[in-house]
Amino acid sequence: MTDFASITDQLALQAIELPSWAFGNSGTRFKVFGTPGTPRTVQEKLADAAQVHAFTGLAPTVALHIPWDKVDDYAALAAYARDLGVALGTINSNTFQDDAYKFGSLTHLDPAVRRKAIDHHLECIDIMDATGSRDLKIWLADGSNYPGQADLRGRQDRLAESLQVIYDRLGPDQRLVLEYKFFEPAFYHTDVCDWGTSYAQVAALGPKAMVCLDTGHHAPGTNIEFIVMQLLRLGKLGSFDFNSRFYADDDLIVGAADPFQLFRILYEVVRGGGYGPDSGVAFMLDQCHNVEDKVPGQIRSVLNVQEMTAKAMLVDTDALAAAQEAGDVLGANGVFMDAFYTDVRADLADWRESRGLPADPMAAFAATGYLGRIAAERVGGTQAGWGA
Ligand code: PSV
Ligand code: MN
Repeated sequence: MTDFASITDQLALQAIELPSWAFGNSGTRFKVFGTPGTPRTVQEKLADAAQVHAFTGLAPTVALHIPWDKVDDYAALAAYARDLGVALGTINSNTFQDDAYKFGSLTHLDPAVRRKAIDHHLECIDIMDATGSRDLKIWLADGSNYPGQADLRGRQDRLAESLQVIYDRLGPDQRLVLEYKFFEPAFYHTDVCDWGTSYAQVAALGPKAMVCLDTGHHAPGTNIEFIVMQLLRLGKLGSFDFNSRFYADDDLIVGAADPFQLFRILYEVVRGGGYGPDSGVAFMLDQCHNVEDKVPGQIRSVLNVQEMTAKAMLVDTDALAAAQEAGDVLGANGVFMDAFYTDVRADLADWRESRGLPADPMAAFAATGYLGRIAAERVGGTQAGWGA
């Protein structure tokens, strides 16, 4: 077994981006429950996100969603974030809530609707210029509900044309990541439904276009770590949206539903050179906290990723390779499982303390009384929410 001390330099490089929308209210089509203290503004979302970083040292950047986080002065917002100890990260576009997009956005039959959707993305790139963000994340709700409703091939061709216009506007250090999802809100077909479709589209665009893998966007039983391996092998894994799911796109806390799957994914990330600041892979959360407190929900999330990353780094790769080469099926599996079953929590707590961080970030945050304070202070106004 690789020992813990030998992985801490690597672990110290970990950076996980938080979604601004995780701090707003969210729910299902049945009910969105409000929580006292929920941010009313993007500035308050950033203040909450900064708490997660302060207690874990793991979350130095925050992703914005446009128009949910629209402000007049993005450079000023970036400075505001810096003062809180975080930076603005990925800019997410949104073409799924405007009436014009009922039958699609970048794929729409009507050139005027396509132009509107393209212009929205160009505006997002203007925002990236002001915030210094590297990545534009595109997820499209485009699709159809009934066989025959839409010309699948025509939509794919129009998508390629629209994406090309957006791609051509990217600055030299900017990238586009195209997220896929197999269904919802469209139920028959989705235009970017799987990694192969996203890969085909971004490969045609060029080196600044990559695939975004949201862990909740696959059919049950899909071997996600295989997709991670393949995209890394092809040099096209741009980013993760981490979350976990029991059924569909549940957006629950990463590692909550299936810690072993998260371990397997992170093993392939480390194995494939996808870890660390030079890897080009952005690690983001894309979650909603419908019933639990949001700041601790995000703290728990980044700690889950850290814990499974540590375990993935503990895999004795020499012993694993030897067992694989010898055809020792159970031996190889045993080496892999040894790392997964290693309890790294005490080592992580000691290591955090040695770096001036709380051994138990959840308890340390709870002890500050921050949630009580924001509940008392944030009175009036409209609480932010997913979709508003
Ligand atoms: C779509 O389900 C998605 O995963 C995309 O990343 C959106 O931008 C995000 O969720 C919004 O919650
Ligand atoms: Mn996502």
